[in-house]
Amino acid sequence: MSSLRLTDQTEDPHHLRLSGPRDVLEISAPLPGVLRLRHAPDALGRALTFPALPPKRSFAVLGSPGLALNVREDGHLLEVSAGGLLLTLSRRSGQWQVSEGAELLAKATDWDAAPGPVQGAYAPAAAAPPELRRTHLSLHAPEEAAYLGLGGRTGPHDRRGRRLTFWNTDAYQHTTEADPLYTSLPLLLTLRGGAASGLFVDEPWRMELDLARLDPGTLRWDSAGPELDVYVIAGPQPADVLRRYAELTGKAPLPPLWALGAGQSRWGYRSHAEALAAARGYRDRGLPLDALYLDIDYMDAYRVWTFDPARFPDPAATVRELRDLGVRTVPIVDPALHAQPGNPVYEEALAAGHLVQTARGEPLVGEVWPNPAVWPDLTRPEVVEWWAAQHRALTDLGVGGQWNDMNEPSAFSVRPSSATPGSATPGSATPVAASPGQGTEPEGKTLPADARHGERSHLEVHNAYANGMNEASRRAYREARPNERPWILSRAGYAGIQRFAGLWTGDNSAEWSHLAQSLPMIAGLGLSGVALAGADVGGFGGDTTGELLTRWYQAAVGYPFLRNHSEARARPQEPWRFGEPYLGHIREALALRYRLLPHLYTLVWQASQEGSPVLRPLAFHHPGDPYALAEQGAYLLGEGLLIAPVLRASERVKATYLPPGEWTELRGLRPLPQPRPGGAVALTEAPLGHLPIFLGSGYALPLTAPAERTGSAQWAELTWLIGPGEELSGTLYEDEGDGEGPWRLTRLSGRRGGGITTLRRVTEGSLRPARGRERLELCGFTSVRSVQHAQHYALEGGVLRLTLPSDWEEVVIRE
Ligand code: MIG
Repeated sequence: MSSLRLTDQTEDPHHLRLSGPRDVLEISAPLPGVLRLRHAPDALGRALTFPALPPKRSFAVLGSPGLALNVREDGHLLEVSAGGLLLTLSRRSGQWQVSEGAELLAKATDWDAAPGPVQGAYAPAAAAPPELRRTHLSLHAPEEAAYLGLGGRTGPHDRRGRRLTFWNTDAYQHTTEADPLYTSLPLLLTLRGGAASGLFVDEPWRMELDLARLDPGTLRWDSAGPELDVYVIAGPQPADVLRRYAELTGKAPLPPLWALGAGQSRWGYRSHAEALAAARGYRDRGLPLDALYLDIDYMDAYRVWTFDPARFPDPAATVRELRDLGVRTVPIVDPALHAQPGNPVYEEALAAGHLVQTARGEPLVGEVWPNPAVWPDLTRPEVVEWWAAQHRALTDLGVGGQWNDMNEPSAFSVRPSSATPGSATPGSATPVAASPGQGTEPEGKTLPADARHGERSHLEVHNAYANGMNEASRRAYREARPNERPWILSRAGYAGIQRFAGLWTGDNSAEWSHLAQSLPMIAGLGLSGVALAGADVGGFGGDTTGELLTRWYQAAVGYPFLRNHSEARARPQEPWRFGEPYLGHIREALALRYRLLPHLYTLVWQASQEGSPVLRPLAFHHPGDPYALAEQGAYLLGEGLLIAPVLRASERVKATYLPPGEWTELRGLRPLPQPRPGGAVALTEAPLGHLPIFLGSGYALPLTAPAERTGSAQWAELTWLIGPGEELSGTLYEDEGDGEGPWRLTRLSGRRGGGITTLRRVTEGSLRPARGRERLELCGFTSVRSVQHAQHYALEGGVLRLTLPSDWEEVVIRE
């Protein structure tokens, strides 16, 4: 970095531009608590606009006018303040730091172009030639900092000591150490001394991040792109970072309630009859089910937007008959098109110039499920619009939502005819193995890095491909059915994907290690703005067992998205396939899920408002607690509900860390009398049928009755289960469960002390109550003298049960 001078400072109070002989640094403050530094080390060599930077179209960030900057110069030191943050920059060395009061949020020690091979310890990993490290940024990594987020990665919550790659990859049969996987979500959440801050690098280009692995004091980002676009995000709580990130990149819209119900899928429901049989299998056994996901078998010769005429002769009837069983249909869609004359979608795309091209400017041809295959260029707005229009083929049938797969994008091979001599980048035109899972190149099975997307190379937009695909789907469902909420599920995604789709974690395996891994993976997605996420229950690849499936359903009780899915050659794994006692235990786990829906739906609504995760690592609410950070085997659903599933074969006792406070153990949602002290590990009996759950002090958990399917999210049955404590509080969001009708937000608050408990209830919104009464179950009562305003009360086993009219406002309990 050479020394920088200020340029045209007066022109625009929202942007500050500095330039050196070759580099440009632009500083702005898009939002309170967010500073942006966009640095191009070789702007002279690449932009005619030098010393301005060319305008940027971000796939992630929503435009905002930004805040005015206050600039102070002190010799070579520059101080820029805006929105509560202060940036200090040395114009001589280029080093900078961002702080908020006494809190240091980020400190850059070095950033520059890194042309040619990187020396020594930074020698490239396999398949990552040095050209992929064009631009870099080194940040100071204090010893005591923990690094979370960065998407759905393998490994523990804290990513310190890892080197991670951002390159969306179809990672079939991946191990629990594999990297990269399917998503690129470059939001880093730093925890230090109990405070949180964020660092978001808005680059869809292939990137690498070394998290204090090679140098324990340094975080190093390397990008294949010509600049680094960095947002420093203030906390102080993890929730604050995520709220600001959601303001920057968008919020996850509220899904329909049914999308939170149980889903069933199978690569291998090959006909109308098989699809119906799966749904009836649930109904016949009294198992809850809300959605059936149809895999590629429904298509005619793997052509998207078609149904096989022999096996699904009347797709509308399939959808209707499933709907009559209370089950929504969610078909899969792959982006690649069958490149055959006579395939209208292909012909249209070809004629309109919508396809991804080779470096030589011909349509790029390869193989996926359709063979030969071509790819619509879903990184360009006009192609996104065209793709949205194709969805009529499915929305007209009345399907519930859509499942977008293979959008890394995945390619089994690419035709050598599209090779460009000398290309030495990942996924280069050498054909890779022609079947899934055979690829040995770490980052293979995609398009060549030099393929063309309009003006851009594949290397630049690869990671963002899925965003366009999902944006198209969301738009199509909104337009086709304005009164319903879209439900789009995607495998790949880049930052901002949460505006369009939920994610599942891709092709896991029916192994205990993958069950355990699913928790930090879903938590990692949640800490990267993607609250709606789940892993294939039972495991996708390989044969599951009755015990593994049972434990998996228990662990998934709090997955934001819950779906059983497996691959074609795996042993069938619908809940009844292993008989008893497994079926009974799975039925109980699903009943628990449906009883928790008022709470889950409230958390999902909060995610849509504030960007908070639904399934949270313990550290989310206890950022200064090293034991909370280390706990990988349990999660929080909101601050006061802790789920601690058994994640190992034949284990019948669960050990879990409980954060500070008091925790009441629930057995089948019935409280045990003696709360456990937090700040310690608790041992719980956990026979096969049991999922350990703990309720935090004073936490009021809204529950409903079990059901076979979801209906509306205004609960006809409602019980608040309240943990013992001095401060009592709870939240419930209700609406019709779909559409944009009226809603109601209920807040419970109260105090217990000196033998008197007072509870108040306040509501907002115009939705009328759908119930005549409400119940309260207060833990930790041994004697009661009087209860004011209750219709009825009873004390049993330390739990005080009250029945109240649905419009209650206050209860007073005297002990
Ligand atoms: O090449 O559609 O992750 O869920 O069952 C495999 C078949 C393609 C990968 C998805 C998986 C799905 C499978 N797909």
